[in-house]
Formats: sequence, C-alpha cells, structure tokens
Amino acid sequence: MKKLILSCALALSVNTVAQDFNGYIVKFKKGSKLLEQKSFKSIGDFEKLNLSFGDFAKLSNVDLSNKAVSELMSNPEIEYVEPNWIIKVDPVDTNKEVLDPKYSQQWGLTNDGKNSGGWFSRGKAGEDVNAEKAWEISKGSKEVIVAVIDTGIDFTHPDLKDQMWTNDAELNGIEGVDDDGNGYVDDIYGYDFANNDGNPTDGHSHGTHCAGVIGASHNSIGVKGVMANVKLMGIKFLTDSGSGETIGAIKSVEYAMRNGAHITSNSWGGGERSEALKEAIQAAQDAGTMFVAAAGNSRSDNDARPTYPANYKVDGIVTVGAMDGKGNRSSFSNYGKTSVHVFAPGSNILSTVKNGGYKKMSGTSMATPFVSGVLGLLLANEPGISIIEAKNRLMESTVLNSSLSKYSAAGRVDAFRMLNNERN
Ligand SMILES: [Ca+2]
Ligand SMILES: [Ca+2]
Ligand SMILES: [Ca+2]
Repeated sequence: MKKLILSCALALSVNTVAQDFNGYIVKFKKGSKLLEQKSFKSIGDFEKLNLSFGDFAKLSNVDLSNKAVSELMSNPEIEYVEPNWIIKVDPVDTNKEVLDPKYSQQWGLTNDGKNSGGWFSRGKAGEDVNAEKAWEISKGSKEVIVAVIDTGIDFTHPDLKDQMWTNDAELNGIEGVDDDGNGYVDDIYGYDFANNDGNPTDGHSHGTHCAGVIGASHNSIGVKGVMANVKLMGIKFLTDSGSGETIGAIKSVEYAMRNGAHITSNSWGGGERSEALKEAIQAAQDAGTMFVAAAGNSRSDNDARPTYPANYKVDGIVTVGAMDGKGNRSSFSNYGKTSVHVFAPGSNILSTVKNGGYKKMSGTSMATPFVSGVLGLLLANEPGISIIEAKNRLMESTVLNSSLSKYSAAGRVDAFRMLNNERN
C-alpha cells in the first residue's frame, strides 16, 4: 500500500490530502485483448472482473510511476485507470455497553424529550423519524431486501437472526459448493469481500449496529428496528478493523444488485472519486437497487468539498446527515444545501452490536440506516415505486426544521408523512 498525493497524471480531482490506495482498477474497452497478453499481465498481480457494466481488472503489487500510469491510460484498449482507494467506516464514538436495553431509549424512533438529551440537558420531544405513527400504516415486509454493505452482520444476534435474507439454495446446499451458481460459494446470508468467503460475520460491530437500526426484531428483547419486517443481506467488504478497498465496495454493490436487494445502506466513505464505483452504483440503480449513503463526519460542507460515495452524480443516491435529540445538526455531521438530501437521528443511537450485544454509537453511519429503513417501509407499502419517486417522496415529506433546512436540500425525515403521501 502506498500514499498518494494526487497528481495531474491521474486525471482526477486535485486534492492535497494524502489518500491511501492499494493498486489500481483498470477498465478495458469492449473487446480488448490486453488481458490475454502475457507482457501486459506481467505488470503486476491481476484479478480479472467481468462486471455487468464492463470488463475490469484489479492490478496489485505494483508501484507505477506517474509516467507508467499515463502510458496505461493512453493505451487505446483501456478506458481508464484509477487508484483502488482504501475506504473506511465513518469514525464512531462508542459508549459503554448498555446492559438493559429498552425501546424507551430509542429516541430516534420516538423522542419524548427525556430519552434524547445528555446528562445535563433535555432533548426535544417529537424530533424523531415519527416511527410509531408510520407503523400504523406499514411495519415493512419480508418482500423487501435491504443490503447492509459494511463490516458484516452478527447474523446469530437474537435481535437479528430472524431478519436475515437467506440464499435458500446455499442454506440447504452442500458446503464448499456454489449451490445456486451465482458465482459465490456458501453465500447463505450474504458475502464477505474482505476475506473472499461466504461468511459475512461482523468482527467489528459497525455493520451489526447499522443492521439493527434498519431491522432489529420487534420482539420482547433488546431494541426495535425501523422495519419490523425486512430481509437484511449482510455484505462485508470492510475488515474487522473497519477498512476496505474501492474494489470491495464495487463487488459489494454488484452482489447486492445481482441478488435482488432493493436498497443498499452504505455507512462508509473515504478515498477519492472512483469512476468504476460510480458506474457500479449507476448500474445497480438501473437494475432497481437504491443507494443510501452517509454524508460523512468531518463537519464539512459536501457542496464545497465532495466526499464519496455520497457525492457521486447518480440521481437516485440519497445522502444522509446526522441530527441530535434536539433536532439540530450533530456537531460532527457533514452538510450541504444541495448534496446532503435529508437528516436523520445520528447521535447516541442505541442498536445491536457483535456477540449479541447492544451499544450506543454516533455518526452519519447511524443516520444512514434510519433512512434505509424508512425507505424500506415505503417500498413495502408501495411495491414497484421507482427509485426516483421514492427519493422524491422521502425529500418532499420532510419536516422543514429551520436548524436543519439550511444544511440540507430537504430537512428531517418523517416516515409517517412520507407513507401518508404528505408533501411540503
Ligand atoms: Ca452461491
Ligand atoms: Ca454451498
Ligand atoms: Ca427487539
């Protein structure tokens, strides 16, 4: 792995921040024979990838000069070459474990003003996603698949085990065999692109936390998800230390699309712009898979300083900022009058973590699955709604809270108003 200060040789946005990357992503023009050429393949380690939107290779264990990259880019059989960026989960604050979790602590679902403050102050009642009223209209559906693309999911967690998507051919299949022929061996609950195996267990907790926000069971234990009924697909590309590569994100989005996910929830960011990842998100959207992204936790303006994947120019992406229990922008949250679409609860959010536990975490990482879950309620209630219409319904039904409206295109998400087809 090496650090890169972006240079002009890689015709990407100029940014003085050093970013880590590991090798390169190469997109070949249609019909290119380069991958069969020995001299070309000897540049470094090759992993060939035939994706739905083109032929790619990951080129690793190479240390190319800018001149060498320029030469590759000017090769008539190559469409582009870009760094394979290192991607990380948004930084999160973790409080100590809550031993006796209760729904009453989940202010993001129902904020009574007492459950949403700090030790010295109260929150503001009603600053939540209006879940209880929404549940009178829809609690979700087992027909809706939401893929959590993250550090994996603790799919044995008592509050999640009944909510998992399962690939039944693999569940009832033979170990070591790709029973459904989808190209992945033993992918029962999803896939692990960090370790390239069929077991997306979460050794970190970040992905499990996001999964619980979307769809923790409404039962007698622990917490409740925004959706009582959902199928959660666990797609891991971030390791147990919380980092991964662009190529893993690309494979994850492609997997979600190919296996029928309606929504991908993406609480991660970092690295520079990747054309290949943008194409993956666009291809998924074209196939009916919606992409929900975290705005980021750098306190910065995404309109002025783009962050990815939140800022890709794909019209169906929904970018989410985080708010606190008073209905204000969380101090860490990125914002953007045009590029951050909505806000949702993201400070001190109680949800599921690995090994069957529960913890509070903060970040736009937590706000993002709130919105994935809210959109899941809409898809359950109105099957067949288009991605663009779903995004419009979400944005047009927000509460125009004055302290959030200046930081986003819309305002605070309100699941009831959205389901009830109310518009501003
Ligand atoms: Ca399989
Ligand atoms: Ca199998
Ligand atoms: Ca529960």
